[in-house]
Order: sequence, then structure tokens, then C-alpha cells
Amino acid sequence: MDCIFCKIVEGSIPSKKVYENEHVLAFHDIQPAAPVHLLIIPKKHIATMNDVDAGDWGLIGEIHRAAQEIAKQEGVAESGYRLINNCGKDGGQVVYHIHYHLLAGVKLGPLHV
Ligand code: DGP
Repeated sequence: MDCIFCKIVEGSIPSKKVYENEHVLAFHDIQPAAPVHLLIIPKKHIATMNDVDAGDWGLIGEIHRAAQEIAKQEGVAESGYRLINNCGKDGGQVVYHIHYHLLAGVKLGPLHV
């Protein structure tokens, strides 16, 4: 499968990993938009939020659990952070392997269009 994030999971594309367990991987975004900008992904290929099956909601919960842990690990849990999923074309999704951006390290402004 020609998926950048699957290749990162396999290790054929390098990444700066910050967290890994059996189901979830987190690494630094290659184009950081904040002082802390991490991507949290399931190791399983799921293209978008629209493609999450009934059996995958536990995995989505795992990603949120990982985000909580990573925020503590990176020292931003108390100051706060933003967790974002971009879905599809109008959502600004570029990589079609579901992922959550964890942004922190600066006071983020309001969301806008
Ligand atoms: P999105 O627009 O939500 O699909 O965000 C995709 C993000 O993935 C974008 O911020 C840049 C990041 N990205 C793309 N290719 C790579 C890569 O090869 N390595 C890493 N670490 N990040 C990547």
C-alpha cells in the first residue's frame, strides 16, 4: 500500500518517534506548526474518520489515551494542547491515514476558517 504513514509504521520511512505501543505510534510532524507538533496514528491503516468501523472505536480511544500520556511526557499537559483530526478535502486532510495532530508549546488562537 502506498501510504507514507504505513511506511513510517513499518520503519521504511524514518520518523522522530515519541511514543509507541502495540496499536499506536506518535512522532514529530515534518512541518511543525507549533513548538510541539506531534502526529498520533493507529498502526492499522484507516484512511479517514469516515472509514472508522464499528470495531475500531476502541482504537480511537487508544489514540486519545496516548495523547493524554504524550502530553504529560512532553510536559504540556498542564499548559494545555490541541488535538485535531482533519477529515477529507475540506477538512484539510493531506495524508490519508487517519491521524491526530497534537499541538502545544504556545497559546493557540481561536479556530477560524
Ligand atoms: P493533514 O493535513 O492533517 O493530512 O496532515 C498531514 C501532516 O503530515 C502534515 O502536517 C505534514 C505531515 N507529514 C507529511 N509527510 C510526512 C512525513 O513523511 N513524515 C512526517 N513526520 N510528517 C509528515
